[in-house]
Amino acid sequence: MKNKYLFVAFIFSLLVLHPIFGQSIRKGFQEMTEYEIVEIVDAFYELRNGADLFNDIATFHGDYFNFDSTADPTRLDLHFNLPDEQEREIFLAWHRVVVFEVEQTLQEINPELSMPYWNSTIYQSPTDALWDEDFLGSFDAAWELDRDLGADNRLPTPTELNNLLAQTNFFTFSNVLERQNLHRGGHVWTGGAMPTPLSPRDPVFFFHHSFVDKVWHDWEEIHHNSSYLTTSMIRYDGTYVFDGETLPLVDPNDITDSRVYGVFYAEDGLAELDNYIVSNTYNPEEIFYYQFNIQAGNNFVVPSGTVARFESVNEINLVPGFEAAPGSSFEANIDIQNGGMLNKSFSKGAITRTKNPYPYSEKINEAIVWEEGGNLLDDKPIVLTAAPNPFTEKITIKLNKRKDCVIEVFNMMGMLIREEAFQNTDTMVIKNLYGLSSGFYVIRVTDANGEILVVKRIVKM
Ligand SMILES: [Cu+2]
Repeated sequence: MKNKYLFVAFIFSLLVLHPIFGQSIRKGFQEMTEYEIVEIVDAFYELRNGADLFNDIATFHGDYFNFDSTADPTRLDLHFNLPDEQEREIFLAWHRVVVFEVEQTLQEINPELSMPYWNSTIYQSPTDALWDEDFLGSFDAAWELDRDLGADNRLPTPTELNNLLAQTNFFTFSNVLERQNLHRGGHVWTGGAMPTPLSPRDPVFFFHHSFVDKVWHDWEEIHHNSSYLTTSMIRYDGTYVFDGETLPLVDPNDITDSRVYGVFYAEDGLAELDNYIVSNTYNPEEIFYYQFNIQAGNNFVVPSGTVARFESVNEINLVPGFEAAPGSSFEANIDIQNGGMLNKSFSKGAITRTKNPYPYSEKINEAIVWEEGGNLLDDKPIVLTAAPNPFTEKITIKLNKRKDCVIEVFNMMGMLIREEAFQNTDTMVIKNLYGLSSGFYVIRVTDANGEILVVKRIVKM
């Protein structure tokens, strides 16, 4: 059993040539909490201090924007090499790395942050929260970006996105994405710096390219077909120095799956973590954080000697194919204390700055901690539904198989307020909940062996 994990870890180490890993769940900007918005805005301002990563990237991006290689065949660039110069093509891969480079720096400032994405097929209004003064709006004046939101209105439609995802040839997909609205739209619609070679001066560049990267990720999940002719990229060729550190050499063919960077994309309240072998040995600050539903399985493996932490405010589900090997450290936390941060409508005007940089570190948690000696059995039942949520009088919990179970209901203070045992059943109903005051509760379902099946936050209406 143990050899199996060593074997997959070994294979994985052959595939990944450089030791940079994150643990990151990227979400749409509209899913960011008020706290995350304040933190990312602050972090962006901080990046302009000192070595100024923003201007370094913008200058590089401008210096190597796009050249005619017939005039100077030695001069490399980042854009528009398709369809004619396939051997020079690096557009998607280079922008994947640059987004990751900035995300890593954000996480050094606040490990809970990840790079959000701007889904420009949906969010197409200058009055979207993204552009509020408390979000990315203030940069327009502060950094003299001179945006002109919506003046050139060529944002992509959902149909264009679907047509793009249906492309079967990688270079055709990349070329159409780059030249048409899915990429060009976000640049020209924003205006100011964004339609220029210095576009990375605008923070929305990274939200936009996080979305472009998500589209590539989604395409690769369907077609498994991304492949480059070149094996090196400017800036990431092992010679470029920023702020005293040499950036790693990256072969674009090594990063065609965004999991190489520990990056997953959440959508509509669900982050699916799959087909991933954790390689972190120990970094207590690295975390897969997503406030809605994290679902891990389908060959998500935590090998011996590695550490994985999940944290959610609402729900974490381990589904078939999740494996944590003996000797690994796996932890999943439901942070109920910070549940109040959820779903606050983002209001214009001053936000009170949170002084504590780690709001999730002080927890009244119901934690699932899986440590050495534990075992997640393959026959562990899976919780299918806990409904309705919000509830009024009763909650029904359905499993995928019949089992002996105990259900506990905790209040926000972590106090046990209800406990019921069920024998050999796949449907459990907890009744007579009229008396509870409205607000948040946590239910925990445990099987006969004491294994926790699910911890879920529920709301009493
Ligand atoms: Cu670019």
